Amino acid sequence: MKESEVLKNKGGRGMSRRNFLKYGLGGTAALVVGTRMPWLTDNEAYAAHHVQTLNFTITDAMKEMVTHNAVNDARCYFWIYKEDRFPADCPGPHIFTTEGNFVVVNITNALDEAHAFFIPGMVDSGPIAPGASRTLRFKVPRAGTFLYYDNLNAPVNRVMGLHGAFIVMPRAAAPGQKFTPYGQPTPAVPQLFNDLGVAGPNAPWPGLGWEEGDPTSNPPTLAFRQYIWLLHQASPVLFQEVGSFTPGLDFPAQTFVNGFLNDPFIATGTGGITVHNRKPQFFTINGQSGHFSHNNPFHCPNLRVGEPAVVRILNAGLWMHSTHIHANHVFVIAHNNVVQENPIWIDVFTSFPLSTYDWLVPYMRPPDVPNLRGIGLADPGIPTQTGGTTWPPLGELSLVIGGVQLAPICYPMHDHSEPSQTAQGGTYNMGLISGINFTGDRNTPGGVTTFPNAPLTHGPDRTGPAAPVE
Ligand SMILES: [Cu+2]
Repeated sequence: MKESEVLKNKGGRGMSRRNFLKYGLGGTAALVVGTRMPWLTDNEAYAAHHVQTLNFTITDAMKEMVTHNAVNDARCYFWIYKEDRFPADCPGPHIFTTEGNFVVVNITNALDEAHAFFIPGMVDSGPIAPGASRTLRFKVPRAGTFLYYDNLNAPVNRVMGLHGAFIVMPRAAAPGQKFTPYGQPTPAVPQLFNDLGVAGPNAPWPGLGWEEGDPTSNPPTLAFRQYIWLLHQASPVLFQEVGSFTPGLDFPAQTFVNGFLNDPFIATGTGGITVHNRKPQFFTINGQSGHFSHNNPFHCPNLRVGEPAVVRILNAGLWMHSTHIHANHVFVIAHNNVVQENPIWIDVFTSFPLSTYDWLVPYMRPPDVPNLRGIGLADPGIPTQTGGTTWPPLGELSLVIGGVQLAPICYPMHDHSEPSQTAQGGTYNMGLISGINFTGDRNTPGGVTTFPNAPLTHGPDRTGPAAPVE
């Protein structure tokens, strides 16, 4: 049975006019425009393509969501930016480029209402008519974390899935300074990055600088470690209504917002009721939920103590999230692309619709592990009664619970807006979640750089490359 027939049988009127695309749970796609960035293109997990031009079709797709299986139909209809080189997905591919580059975007609108391609302060296609194409050429003005999206009939087109992350790296570090993610940072941010990877008896963050890799590590450590958490929420009922709406007419934006945020409660699962209301049922990071985002090495850093990383968090949806990270506090180094004068040191930060913020995760020793000299400092840990030490936590690492060995050490990042931790209104831990994993400690004197994962071998060195995308 074709997708369109499935939907018609479920009551979706008029949807057969659309071109349905089916796909499963894949890896996240990334494109690199312009200047070659080997730290990204050499990373198998990114499956990155190095291109000069982006070729998008604005189209639609049915996506199998986290709880979809043979007996539970959990698919959602999306509008998407489909790039030529990648399978259909929501969000569109991550795009990486460098400050000052020229980017060329070819866009064809294959849907039957006007759509657009928009990056605030950078490019605005204006309405592209159904069936029409447009070529955009623009110079990337500055480094930062941006959302590309369709700004028409706001917020409908963006929330329906027409969005993705547009990441701009700086051309160079300031003279005499280490690299930061910014071309013109405030003084405090290079000071912070200068302190990463500095050895010394009381150095807070010995190990590697952000711009430093270590090809001799096993597995090797890449330079410029950075991750994207693009947050979104999906409502299969409402999105299907939008897809079934009169061709050529915009779905009323206020009706969309009211349905998404305020639709009346329906007691699903009682008395045989299986319908859902128009509120979001799925909460995603880079289009994935639950273990697919928590344990995907592209979304969730797998790094050692002493290997700091940047995490860029964007909110494409309409829901407020409160991202809480465990193991390390983090520095908020930019908020809505304003590089911070005095980066705050927090473990939870609020993500508003359309907001962006960048975290520096120092990847220091988790401070809930006691050690001799204080938070994060590299030392052998405190002696334990059984003759070991509190760090490295070898006792814990060799512990097996329910067939799962506690190595690497995994800490979650979850959302304190708790409904987002579920799928379909009740399936816990299938929601918006990622984390940071500690796979070793490069600052243990004479100790363990990479935590042992024998006899059970499920560590990141066994993860392997991302699934092929072509
Ligand atoms: Cu929490």
